[in-house]
Formats: sequence, structure tokens, C-alpha cells
Amino acid sequence: MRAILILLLTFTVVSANAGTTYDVEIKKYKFSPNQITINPGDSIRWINKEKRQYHSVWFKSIDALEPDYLFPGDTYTKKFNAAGDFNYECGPHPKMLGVVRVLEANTQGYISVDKKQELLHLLKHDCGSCHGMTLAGGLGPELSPDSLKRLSTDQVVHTILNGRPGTPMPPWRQFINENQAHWLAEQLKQGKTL
Ligand code: HEC
Ligand SMILES: [Cu+2]
Repeated sequence: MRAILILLLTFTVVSANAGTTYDVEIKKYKFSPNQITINPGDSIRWINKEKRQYHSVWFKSIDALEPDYLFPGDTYTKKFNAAGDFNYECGPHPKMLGVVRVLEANTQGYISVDKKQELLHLLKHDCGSCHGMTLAGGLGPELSPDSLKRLSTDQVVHTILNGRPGTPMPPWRQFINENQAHWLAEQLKQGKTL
């Protein structure tokens, strides 16, 4: 059971490294979210969710020509390999603005909003498979601010990264780096896991 879990996780993480695609909706003359932070190699897919209105996604600093209009239901996908902040707008409605922030590869110490969401998702689904979906306990103990009071943040980080040998608690070092484990430990200790 543990082997299967690790196998599944390996697959998820490997496919994430090959580039993740994030959706941005176009609705009511707005890009939503209008600011998104991604890693190099990730892609954004814009989806026109309007009932009637067409729009475009135009990176004037990258694309000399405005790309085709997106009619309701149309999508437009763009991959970002270089780090930097890339502003875009809608050709027909220049007040519709957005920005794609592409991080430096291997940025240490900084955890993007999307990565944080990914970690919270992992917490709910993977940690939750043992600790309970609401982290109230299962095969593994409850993970609440109260139950973790007796452990320092560093001890929680240590447990996440190395597991508890001789118990079902597996090490997560392969999937979660030290910064990320630290951030997760803080969320757990503060009960900010939703
Ligand atoms: C395969 C089951 C399993 C999974 C998956 C799992 N845990 Fe655990 N976890 C346990 C068990 C069992 C313990 C209790 C170990 C012991 O007896 O000391 C534990 C203990 C812990 C503790 C120490 C709690 C305490 O009060 O001492 C923390 C913190 C923790 N896990 C966090 C996590 C996080 C974060 C994840 C996901 C990244 C995770 N665990 C995934 C089974 C699991
Ligand atoms: Cu528009």
C-alpha cells in the first residue's frame, strides 16, 4: 500500500516537472486570475467563458502580431520557458490586463502561490489518506495546532521530511523540499490548512 502511494506520487511529481498547465478564465471583461506565478516550462491556457464577447490574449512585448480572437469556448495555450514578468492585454479591450510571472529555475526559499496550492492539495489528499481528509486523525494521528503544540516547527519539519521509521509515516524528502516542508509545518501549527 505504501509502495503504491509512493509510485502514484512519483508519477504526479514527475509529470508536474515536465510542465504544468494552469487555466486562466476570461469572463466579464476580466482575466481571472489576472496575475499568476509559474515555473519555467509551465503553460497557461486561457479559456473564454463569456456568453457572447470575443477577446484576445496579446503579449505585445513577445508577439508582434495580435493572436486570433478567442470566441466563447475557445482556448489559447502558451508555454513560458524564460523567467520574467510578462504583461498582456486584450487587443479589442486594452483595459483588460494580466501578467504572467515566471520564476527563475530552482529559486530557493520562495514558494509560489501555485506551489502552495499544490502543497495544500497534497496535504488534503495524500497526507489526508492517513491523517483523515480534515486531518482529524485516521491511521495517523490528528494534525491540529493543539496536537502539534508539543512539537517545535523544526520537529514537525523533521517528521515530514524523514518520516517516523518503524511506523507507517513515510519520508517526504523526495517530494517536498526543506522550504516547502517548513511552510507546511507552519500551516499545520497555525491550523491554516482549510
Ligand atoms: C501512510 C500513512 C501516512 C501518510 C501518507 C502520512 N502520514 Fe504522517 N503519520 C502517520 C503515522 C502512522 C504517524 C504516527 C507515527 C508515530 O507513531 O510516531 C504520523 C505522524 C505524523 C506527524 C507527527 C504527529 C505527532 O503528533 O507526533 C506529522 C507532523 C505528520 N505525520 C505529517 C504528515 C504529513 C504532512 C503528511 C503528508 C505530506 C503525512 N504525515 C502523511 C502516517 C502517515
Ligand atoms: Cu477583451
